[in-house]
Amino acid sequence: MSTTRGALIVLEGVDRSGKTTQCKNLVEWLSKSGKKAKYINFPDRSTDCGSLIDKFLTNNQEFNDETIHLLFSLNRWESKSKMEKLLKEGITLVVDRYSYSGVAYSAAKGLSYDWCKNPEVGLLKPDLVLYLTLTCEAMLSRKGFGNERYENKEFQKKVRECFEKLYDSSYWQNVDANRSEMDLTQVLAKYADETILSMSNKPLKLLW
Ligand code: DGP
Repeated sequence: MSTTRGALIVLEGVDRSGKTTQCKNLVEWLSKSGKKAKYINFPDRSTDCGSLIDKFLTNNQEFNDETIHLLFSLNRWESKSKMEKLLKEGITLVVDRYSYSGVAYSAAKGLSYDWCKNPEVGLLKPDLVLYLTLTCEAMLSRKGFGNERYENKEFQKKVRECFEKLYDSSYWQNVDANRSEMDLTQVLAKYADETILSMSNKPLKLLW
């Protein structure tokens, strides 16, 4: 039985930066190179809590800023045990958004960083955050932008500024997403491979 653990790899970025496509490409790439990898995304709209979040995002229900912040956080807490189990079984998790989205989107509305970070304390700490950067013009030109609650230019600019304040050079890589899909996957795969190798014998850590 394998004694090595999987890595917790998070992709973050503003809306339409290509996170979902890249997470799925990365899982496929890792699987093809013989590693066990699984895609996970937040918000997970399949749970009761996730269904409330979905209603909020599609403008079918209102919550004040603090309440929706806590619901997004709860949605991550619901998955903690499952994620820990998979990692300990040696499966690398490629996660589409995590606590950094949680803090950035709420801080962009004016809530304090400290308040926003608090409910995330004790969740699993990623081994690597891959932050996809995109110019505003490129983001606005991408298909589908504008369908959900947060998808407007001014708000996304603020979200970007808030994400940048969370940068931590010890486990965070900025990656320019303005390149072809496959080129981007290759860049991400290189970082992912290095992390999987270097973290396999290290204990899991907790946020923040
Ligand atoms: P997605 O399914 O990745 O397109 O995310 C849906 C929207 O929800 C997107 O505009 C970003 C936002 N979002 C994701 N996670 C969080 C979070 O934890 N808190 C808040 N306030 N918004 C989030």
